[in-house]
Amino acid sequence: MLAPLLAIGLGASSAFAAGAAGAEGHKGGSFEDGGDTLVSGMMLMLGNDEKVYILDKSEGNAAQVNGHAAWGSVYDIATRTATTLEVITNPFCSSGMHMPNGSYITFGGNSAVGPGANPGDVGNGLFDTTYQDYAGQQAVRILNPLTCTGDDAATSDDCQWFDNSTVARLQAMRWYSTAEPMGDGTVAVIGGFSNGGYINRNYPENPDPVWQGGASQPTYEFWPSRGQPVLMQFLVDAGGLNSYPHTFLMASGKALLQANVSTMLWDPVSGDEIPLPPMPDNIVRVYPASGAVAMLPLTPANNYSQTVLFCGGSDMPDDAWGNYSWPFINTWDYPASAKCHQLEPEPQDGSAPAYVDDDPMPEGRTMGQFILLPNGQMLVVNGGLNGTAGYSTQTLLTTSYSDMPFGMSLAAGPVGTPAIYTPGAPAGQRWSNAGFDTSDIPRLYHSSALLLPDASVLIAGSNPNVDVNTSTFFPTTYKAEIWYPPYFSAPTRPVPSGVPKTISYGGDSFDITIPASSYSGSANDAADNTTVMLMRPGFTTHAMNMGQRALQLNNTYTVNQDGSYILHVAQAPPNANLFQPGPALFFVNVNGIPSNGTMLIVGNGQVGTQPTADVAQLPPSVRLDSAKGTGSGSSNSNSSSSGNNTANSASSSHTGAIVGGIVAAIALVGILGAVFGICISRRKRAASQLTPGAAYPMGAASGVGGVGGAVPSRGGIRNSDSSAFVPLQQDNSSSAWDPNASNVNLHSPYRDDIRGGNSGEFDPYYQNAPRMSTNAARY
Ligand SMILES: [Cu+2]
Repeated sequence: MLAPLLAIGLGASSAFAAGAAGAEGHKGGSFEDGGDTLVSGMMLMLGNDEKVYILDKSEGNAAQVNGHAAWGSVYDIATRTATTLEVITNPFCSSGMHMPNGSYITFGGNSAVGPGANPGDVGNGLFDTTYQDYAGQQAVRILNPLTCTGDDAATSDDCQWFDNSTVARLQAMRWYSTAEPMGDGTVAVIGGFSNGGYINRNYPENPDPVWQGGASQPTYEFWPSRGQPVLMQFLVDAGGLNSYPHTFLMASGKALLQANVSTMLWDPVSGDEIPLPPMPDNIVRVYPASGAVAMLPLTPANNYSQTVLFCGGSDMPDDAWGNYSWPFINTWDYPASAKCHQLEPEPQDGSAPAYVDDDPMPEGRTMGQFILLPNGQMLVVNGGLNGTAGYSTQTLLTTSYSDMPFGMSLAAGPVGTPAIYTPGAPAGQRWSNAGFDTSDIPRLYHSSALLLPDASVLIAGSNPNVDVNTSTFFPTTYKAEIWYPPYFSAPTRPVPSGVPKTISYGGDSFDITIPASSYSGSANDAADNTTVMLMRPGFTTHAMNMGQRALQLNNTYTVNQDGSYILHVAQAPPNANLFQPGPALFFVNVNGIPSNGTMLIVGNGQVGTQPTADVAQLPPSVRLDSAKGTGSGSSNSNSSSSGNNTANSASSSHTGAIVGGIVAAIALVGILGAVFGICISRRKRAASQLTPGAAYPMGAASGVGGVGGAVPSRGGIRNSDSSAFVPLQQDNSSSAWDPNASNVNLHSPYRDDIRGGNSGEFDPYYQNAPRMSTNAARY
């Protein structure tokens, strides 16, 4: 009844159409209730095999922590329940990235806010006594979640966000910055606003196109620091459509940057900016057009070439984007693009980089989000048919909030049906949504999605509102969903054994075993159709998954008499730019059906040049015609090519030495350390029950006037002001954390007891703290 999905090019054929319940009782293509995230899922990251960490902006969530509204939680994948976590600063629209040791950091954010997103009532946005959030524009929030499993993951002192700006902070204020890891694990933190709004420009009058009167932050810096922030002209030239730029580190060590309709290669060492061709058809893919953008899986079959796929977004004309205040058209009437374009920024054949048209999505989407799946396919979820990201109480054309048809939302027409893209499928056949269920929960601005270790996808959030509003057209959303890709209809999933705890860059191969129970039919066919994938789900927010990447490890095999087979698996290629050091999920796919993923560490767990070794030659594959699998169901193995799984005679004849230093307690000894000496004592607090946000019916998008909602008051600072964002101050950057500096370390005492009225010696926000006062710059 349903056409099988094609998966050519990865040697992985997914022969199971959506619609049937598989081995674990989940129906391929279906949504299940993912429970309540307690805070709206604006940002997600996978901390370990069990837990997803969730961040929201500071807002009036009913869920409480330490006596105030919570904006952080930890979500247990197995039970689909969340527990609130303390987060000190306002992480509203920050960026985030893993570190080589498995830590995650979120960078920057917004000022402290109170109800209605009005500036925090202490120090004009430094702190708010109602929400009890602190300013977060320079925050560096660090979590080391690798070992935070089990019931105490929410309460263990070692599993709390380290959020102390006296010890660790950005040099510049950044809101809507992008984080991109370098091959040595250093993170580039790029661009953003220092004082927010709809887009990052004054318009039409613009006397200061570089700094926008202090509201723009067109610079980059590194974490750990490599020096002062540096101006990036590309961001200036992108004319306001430059926040959350799309970034992808390339094999050369340069990074692709894409903003507005401009594209370049950036050299993070020299700072050189090398222009690449502009985006075709004038389509904007960055926020707030928010196209779905991801790098295609890197495979031996394509020699690990790096191609980035851009889909959807908006081709609104330049003036329609307006300025900090609001768009100059009624965006919800403007259709999002369905088009897709590929770009290989560093063509391996030496040709000039050029955008290439690709198959369009089944429908237009703004805020669509790509999730790389372990079988090599790419899922797009969330988003809307019309409009853009962002929210506002008006546009230039609709000047009264009571006339806004969708409340504050600047998008409409939520798309509830996922779609899957198959790299390498014949042109015209790359997209499918056949048999996929449609969610009835709108997932628009501030929604998110993340690959889970069982190869399903967590979908959360949506909140195009300045503060919590559960009664408006597109409400603040706490309900999560789990979406099950078609491979969940398979009657058997592979269960590999011998998965390593670390992967190195080059060096000796390793063996893992696929038991006969993991498949049915011919062992030779199964082994031919087996792939090994490293998956990095990334840090997700604003329809982006920063750091998301998929890399297939080369392998050969030996089939055994009993139907089991041994996979001889190569380490990652000896170039850390292809798959930067840090945590990843390890999957094995048999006939396009993934195993569960296991989290491991790629690289040596430390910031610094990663050890590399020659690629060891894999043993030749050994076949055995009589061997059969014992898994349930028919084999369903398609006649797809066997891909790259035969012995690679071209591989190096050297047998690389085991890379030194990759073994010892990798996850625990990284530069950021496993323990931050958090001294505060925190008590587990029962997560209070929320009134679930009303799930607005999909597709019922008729105009509704006069929708109730929190309408913030305004504080004007620029010649174009924004609705929900407050004044910030530029300040000096003299003491941002430097790992080589002797006067700071991450084991310093950490206190947030200002709320208890005790000593605030180490609290940057305490009224007598040495480095701040409430009426001057904080740092
Ligand atoms: Cu945002």
